[in-house]
Amino acid sequence: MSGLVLLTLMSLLPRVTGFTIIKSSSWSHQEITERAILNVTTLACRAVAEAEGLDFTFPASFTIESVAEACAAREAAKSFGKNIRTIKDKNAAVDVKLLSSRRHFNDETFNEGKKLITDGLDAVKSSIKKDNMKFARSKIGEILHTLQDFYSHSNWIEMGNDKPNSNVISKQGSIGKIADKKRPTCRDCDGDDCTNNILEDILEEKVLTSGYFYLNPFSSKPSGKCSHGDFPDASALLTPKGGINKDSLTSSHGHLYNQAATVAVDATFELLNDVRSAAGDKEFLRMLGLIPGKALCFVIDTTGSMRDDIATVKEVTSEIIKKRVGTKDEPSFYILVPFNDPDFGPLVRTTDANEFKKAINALTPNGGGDLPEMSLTGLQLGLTGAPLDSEIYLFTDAAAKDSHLKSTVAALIEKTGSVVNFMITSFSNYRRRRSNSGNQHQIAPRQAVTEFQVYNDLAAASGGQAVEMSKNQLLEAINVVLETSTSSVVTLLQVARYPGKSENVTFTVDDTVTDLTIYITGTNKDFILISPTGVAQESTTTNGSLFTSVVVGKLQALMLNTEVGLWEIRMVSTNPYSLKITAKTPIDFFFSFMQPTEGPFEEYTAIENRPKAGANGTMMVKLIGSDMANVTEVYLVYSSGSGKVKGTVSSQGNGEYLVQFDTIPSEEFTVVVKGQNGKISSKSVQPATFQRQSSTSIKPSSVSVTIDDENDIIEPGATLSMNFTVSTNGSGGTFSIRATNDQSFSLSFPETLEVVSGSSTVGTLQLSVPTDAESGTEVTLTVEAEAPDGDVNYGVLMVTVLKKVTDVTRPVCELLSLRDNCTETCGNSTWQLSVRLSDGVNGTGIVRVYHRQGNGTLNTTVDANDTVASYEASCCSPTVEIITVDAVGNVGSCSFTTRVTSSAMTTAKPTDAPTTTPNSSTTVAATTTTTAAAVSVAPKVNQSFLLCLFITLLAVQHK
Ligand SMILES: *[C@@H]1O[C@H](CO)[C@@H](O)[C@H](O)[C@H]1NC(C)=O
Ligand SMILES: *[C@@H]1O[C@H](CO)[C@@H](O)[C@H](O)[C@H]1NC(C)=O
Ligand SMILES: *[C@@H]1O[C@H](CO)[C@@H](O)[C@H](O)[C@H]1NC(C)=O
Ligand SMILES: *[C@@H]1O[C@H](CO)[C@@H](O)[C@H](O)[C@H]1NC(C)=O
Ligand SMILES: [Ca+2]
Ligand SMILES: [Ca+2]
Ligand SMILES: [Ca+2]
Repeated sequence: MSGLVLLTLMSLLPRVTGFTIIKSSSWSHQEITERAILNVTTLACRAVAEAEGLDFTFPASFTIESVAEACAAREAAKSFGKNIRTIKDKNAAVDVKLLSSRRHFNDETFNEGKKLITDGLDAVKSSIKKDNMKFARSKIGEILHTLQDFYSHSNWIEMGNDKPNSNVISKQGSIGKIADKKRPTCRDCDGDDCTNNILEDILEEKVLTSGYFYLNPFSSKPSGKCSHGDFPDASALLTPKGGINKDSLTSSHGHLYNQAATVAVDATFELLNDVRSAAGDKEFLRMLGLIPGKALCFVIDTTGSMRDDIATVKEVTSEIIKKRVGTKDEPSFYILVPFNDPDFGPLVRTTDANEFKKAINALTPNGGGDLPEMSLTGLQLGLTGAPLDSEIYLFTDAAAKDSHLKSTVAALIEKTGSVVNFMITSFSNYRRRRSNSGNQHQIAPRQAVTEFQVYNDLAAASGGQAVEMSKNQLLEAINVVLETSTSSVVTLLQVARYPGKSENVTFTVDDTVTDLTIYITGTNKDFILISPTGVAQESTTTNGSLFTSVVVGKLQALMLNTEVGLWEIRMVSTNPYSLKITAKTPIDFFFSFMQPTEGPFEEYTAIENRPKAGANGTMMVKLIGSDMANVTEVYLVYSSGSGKVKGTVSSQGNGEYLVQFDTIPSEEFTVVVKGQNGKISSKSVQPATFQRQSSTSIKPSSVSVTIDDENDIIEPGATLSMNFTVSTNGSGGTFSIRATNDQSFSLSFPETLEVVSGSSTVGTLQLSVPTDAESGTEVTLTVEAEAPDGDVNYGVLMVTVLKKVTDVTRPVCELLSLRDNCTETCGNSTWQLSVRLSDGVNGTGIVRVYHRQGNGTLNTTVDANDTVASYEASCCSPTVEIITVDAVGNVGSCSFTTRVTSSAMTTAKPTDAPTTTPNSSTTVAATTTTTAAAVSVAPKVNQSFLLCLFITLLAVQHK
C-alpha cells in the first residue's frame, strides 16, 4: 500500500531486509534506484537530442535538477522528482512484506522471485504502451527491490561475479543452477566471522543459494542451508549458524557489501534500460514526467445551454495549440471529458493536439433536462484519467446535480495534486436568445451564489480558481487563467475566505521570481497592496506604479512589478474572496506524510491518503532547486486562516528534509515552506528568503483505509478478490463504504462496516475484469470509508490488466550484407548494411525497429514476420545498434561496427551499456548488454545465416 522510506537518520538500527545506509559512503535501495534512474534518463535524453540533431551536455553530477536541465526540461524537475520519489517509495514498501520470501529472494525462491520480476516487467511494458504511466512507475519500484535483493541475499557475488545476472530479468534464459532443496549450502560461521561459511563445492559449481529468513524462533530450517543472518532473522541461530546477507557493511557478509551494491546498480540500470528500449526514449521520459508541460484536461458541460461556451472552447483550443505546441509549455497530454445529464464521458486522452481539437470540434451541445448537470461526475472521471499534477478546466453554466460527490472529488484532488479551475458562465447574462437546439434554454437564469459554493470550495482545495463571468467574457477569462498553468509557475500564497473577512496578508518575494501575479476572485473586493518599500496602491487604481490589472467577471488579475522583499495586501472589504499569488521561479517543493511501520524495524512508509488528525506526524519535504536554496521553516497553515502549526526541520541532504509536527491539525490545511536562497555571485552575502505554498489542501482524518495489494496484475475475465482494512481513532459505529473504479468494471463490496474506535475491521471486495479488457489497461480502485460523524478517508489501489504473455523470446537479426567504401578520410565515405529481423514462428511479431548510436539512416518496412532493415551511415560513424521490439515488449538488439582506418572515430562517449565498448577487432563482445539476455543466449550460428544477436560484428573491408 504505502511506501517505506529508509529514513536512516531516524533509525540507526541495522536492517536485514535489503540494502541499507549505515554510513554516507554506502547506498540504500533508494539510492541505488535513484542513481540508476538518473543514469538511464540521461542516456535517453541524449538519444533524443541526438536524433533531433541537438547538442547534449552531460551533467557534471547526477541530481534531479541537473538531469532535468541536461534534458532541457528544468521546468519538469518537480514532476520528475515526484515520480522518482514514487518509484523509490514503492521499492522501499516491499520491505513491509518482510515474510514474502520471493519478494526478497530469501529461502532459495529463485524461480518465484524471477517470475515476480518478469511478470512485473511484462505489466510495466504493456502499461506504458497504453500510456498508463502510474501503474508502470509503481510496478518498476516494486520489482527493482526484488532484483536488488538478488545481489544482497543470494551467493551470486560470493561466486565471484562482478556483473549482473541478466537472466533474472529475462524469461528467455535460465537464472542458473539452483541448489537442490536437500543439498547443504553452508557451514557454521566461525563465531562472528562468516567470511567462509558457504560450502566450497557450491561456489565452485556455481550453484545458486540464498539465505533462509524466519522471524519465528521455533521454525525449523532445512538441514545444511544458509541463513540470511543478523537481527531479526531467527534462522541464523539454527545450524548452520550465521548468515550470508550483504545488506550493509556490518551484515554477515558485509565485507562484500560494496561489490553487491555496485552490481545491484548495474542490474537496476539494466532493467530500466530494458524498459526504455521497449518503450522508446520519449515514452520512457514521459513515464518519468520529464517532458516539459503539464497535462491539460478540459471537462465540458455539453448540455443545450452551453452552445456559446463550446464555440469559445473550440477557439481557445486552437489558440492554445497555436501558442504552446513546440514550446516548453506544450501540454504533455490532452484530455477531454464531456458531461451532460444524465450521461457523461467517454474520456479522450491523446498526446496529439490536433486529435484533441478534433474531439472538441465534434462536441454538439444538446439535452440536459433540468438546470443542474452532472459536473462532478465529469470532474471525477477527469481526475482519475489524468496524470498527476494536471491542469483541469471545467466549463459549465450550471450548478452540480451530483454535489454528493464533493468529498470523493476532494479526495481525488488531494491524491492527484491536480489543479481544478471552474469557468462558470452564468454571471450577469444580458443577452437572451429564444432559439435553441436542445431542450434547454440558451441562457440559464442567474443562480444563487451558494449553488456554486461547491465549485469555490473544490477550486480552493486544489489551488485553482472558480471564475464566474458572462458567456461573452469566457475567452478573455480563460486566457487570463491559462497563464497560471505554464510549467514554471508556482504558488507563493493562496487564501480563500468564505465567508469573507477583512485581514492583512503578507508574502515574501525572492530574487528568483519573475512574472509575479495576484489573482483575486469575488465581488466588490476592496484592497490595498503595499510594496516592500512602503509604496501603496488601491484596488481601484488599475494602472499604478505597483501593478496593472485586468478584470474579467468576478476575477481580477494584478500583474506586479517584481520587487524583492515582504509585500502586504490589506483586504478591506468583508466580502468573500479568494487570493492566489503566483510567480515563475525554479524553486519549488513537494512533500509526503510518513508513518512508522508496524513490525520489528523502526521504519517509515509514505502515506498515500489523509494523515492522522490529532496525532504527531512526520513529513518528507523535497526542495526543487536545492542547488540554490535551503529550507528553514515548514508550517501547516489552516485553510480557514485561524492558525498554523510549525514543524521541526532536519536536513537529510540531497534537498530532502524531514519535518516533525507535534500535532497534525484536525482541520484542512496547506503546507507553507520558507527558506533561504543565496546568489553566490551577488556582492551582498546576505541570503534572501523565499516562501512557497502547496497548491493542494490536505484534510486530515481519524479514519484509515488500506487495501491489500498482494495481487495487482489481473487477467481478462478474472475476478480479483481483496481485503481492505478500515480503522479509526475517532468515533466508531457504522461506516459507509464506497468503492469505485475508473474503468466501470464490476465491483462488489460491503456497503457498510462496523468499526469500533481504536480498532480495525476487514472487508472484502471483488473486482471483475471483462474478457475483452485489453492488456495494459490500468484500473484505479478507490475505497472510501465515511465515519458516522462525516470524517472520510480513502485507500487507493492500482491494478493492471495483462493477458498471459506466452512470447518470451527476443526478436533476432540476420545479417544480409555489409558493404563499405571507407577510406582514410571518413567524412567522404559511407557504409551500408542490410539485416533481416524476425520474431520466430511462435513470436508475437515485430512492432518497432529503431537504431541507437550512429547517426546514419535506418530504413525499414515493419512487417510482423519478415522485416528487412537497411542502414547507411558515414564512415565517421562506424557503429550502430539496431533495436527490435516485439508486440509484448521483448527487446532484441544487435550491434554492427565497420572497421575504420582513420582516427576520426568518435571517442570517449559514455556508452549505453555498463560495460565498455571494445574497439579492437574481437568478434564477440559485450556491447549489447543493454538488453537482458547477454549472459545466457548462446548464439546459435546457423550455416545459412549468421544469427548476430548480441554479437558485435567487425566486418573487414570488402573488396
Ligand atoms: C552511469 O553513468 C556514469 C557516468 O556517466 C557511467 O560511468 C556509468 O557507467 C553509468 N552506468 C551505471 C550502470 O552506473
Ligand atoms: C491591517 O493593517 C492596518 C495598518 O496597519 C490596520 O489599521 C488594520 O487594522 C489591519 N487590519 C486587520 C484586519 O488586522
Ligand atoms: C508520536 O506519538 C506516538 C504515539 O502517541 C508516540 O509513541 C511517539 O513517541 C510520538 N513521537 C514523537 C516524536 O513525539
Ligand atoms: C544551505 O545550508 C548550508 C548548510 O547550512 C550552507 O552551507 C549553504 O550555504 C546554504 N545554501 C544557501 C543557498 O543558503
Ligand atoms: Ca445546461
Ligand atoms: Ca440537467
Ligand atoms: Ca518474441
